Amino acid sequence: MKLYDSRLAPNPRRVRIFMAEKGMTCDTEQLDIVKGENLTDDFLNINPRGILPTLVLDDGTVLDESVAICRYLEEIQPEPKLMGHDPASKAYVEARQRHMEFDGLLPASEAFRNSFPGFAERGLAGTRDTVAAIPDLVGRGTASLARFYEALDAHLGEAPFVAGDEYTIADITALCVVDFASTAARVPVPDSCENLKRWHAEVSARPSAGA
Ligand SMILES: N[C@@H](CCC(=O)N[C@@H](CS)C(=O)NCC(=O)O)C(=O)O
Repeated sequence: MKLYDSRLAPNPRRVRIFMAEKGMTCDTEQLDIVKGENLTDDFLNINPRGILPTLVLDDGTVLDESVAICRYLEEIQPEPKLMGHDPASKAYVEARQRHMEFDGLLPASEAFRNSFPGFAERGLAGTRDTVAAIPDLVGRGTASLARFYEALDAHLGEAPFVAGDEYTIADITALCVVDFASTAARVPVPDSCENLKRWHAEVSARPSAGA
């Protein structure tokens, strides 16, 4: 299998961390999204949606959603389990992972995409069409991130990890959100979120965080 990856983007990082936690490797090709390398004819022939990460399986199947890729990896290499152990924990991990995406990753993307000068005419991911960014959306993304940080901080005051007692895919998504929001979108975690900062230091210390 082959992974189409992009070093600086948050979604491909989720897959890299997931693979590192499982000790997996595969052929990888780096594409620079800012330079538009995901929008060339060559890549659009592989994935017409033009987005990363994209995993191409040995039989030619193309998987281009981070969680679908992680689901595949979890199935072919079940240990360590990162998506739950039994019906209830699998469902709970999925719910928490969705919270991290909808409440954190989407607002961070909104804040970044509509403020980054290089994307002023690339308001939508994965298309060569000219779509103007909407600067007013930066405020909405920033406000959503403030709510996200507060809710996650409260949760991490009650549990060591994002989905309870064990490190899971929900922690991976949350780590990618916090790092992307803090750096690219310039919305750092407030000092008042002590539980979130404790968790962030712990998960950042795992070797997989550098993947
Ligand atoms: N729902 C997708 C989102 C993938 C996505 O938005 N990827 C971004 C990089 S983080 C991308 O490929 N952007 C291409 C562009 O901006 O043109 C997933 O979870 O994998």
